[in-house]
Amino acid sequence: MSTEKCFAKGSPAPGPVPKDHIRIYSMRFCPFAQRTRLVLNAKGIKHDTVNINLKDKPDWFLEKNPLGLVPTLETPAGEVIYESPITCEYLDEVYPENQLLPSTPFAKAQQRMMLEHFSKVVPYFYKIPTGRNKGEDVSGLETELKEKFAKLNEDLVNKKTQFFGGDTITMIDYMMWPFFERLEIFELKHCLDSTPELKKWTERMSEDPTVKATRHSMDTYKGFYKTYTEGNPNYDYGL
Ligand SMILES: N[C@@H](CCC(=O)N[C@@H](CS)C(=O)NCC(=O)O)C(=O)O
Repeated sequence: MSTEKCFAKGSPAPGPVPKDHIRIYSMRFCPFAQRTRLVLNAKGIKHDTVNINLKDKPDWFLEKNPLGLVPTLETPAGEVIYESPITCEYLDEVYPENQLLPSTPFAKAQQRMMLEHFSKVVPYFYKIPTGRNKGEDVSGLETELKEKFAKLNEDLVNKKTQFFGGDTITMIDYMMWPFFERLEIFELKHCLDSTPELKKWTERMSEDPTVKATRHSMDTYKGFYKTYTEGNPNYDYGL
């Protein structure tokens, strides 16, 4: 697509997916869609991007994914794939370049179990900023988040590896990263103060060219999240 601007209800549907491409329906600031964008980028997959206005979704998008969520993928054959871990595994299976999931069934299962554990951490990235904006005391939630971080830190210490799946970045790192990228905007960076290995992991991840290619500047994030918090998200912020 030649535009990054989002498609809203009433926008004409984009044309068919070009033959040698895959399409991602996305939203520029969505951490789940960023998982898929990281995998597309890391594997050098030719793709086009259709950004969706999530407050006012086009009917043709809801017909593709009845859950109405991004990320959603569509192939030139019209196959539709959604839910971020499923999209990422699909891409890793179909495009052999730079394999991100391990090849043995046990190592693959371990990554899926890590992701399952991490899915219990994700709600804190929403609950804490929302609670804080409402003037609530979020110190208890922050303590719980620090405990979750301590567990992740311990995993790295026990494994003695630079990343969660070994000494190179693998799928699980990209699945977790988008939430850590937002720690600063959510004013949660201090939660890493007692977890030095996890902090080093975030520093290593920040240096990854794929991470650099999919991230926004802090100013852009701040601008978008301000509109989001005010209840009127500007999905085109910074364009
Ligand atoms: N479980 C989904 C979650 C995706 C998700 O929540 N995406 C948000 C944007 S960050 C969305 O599409 N929200 C639209 C809505 O809730 O209607 C996944 O992993 O892909």
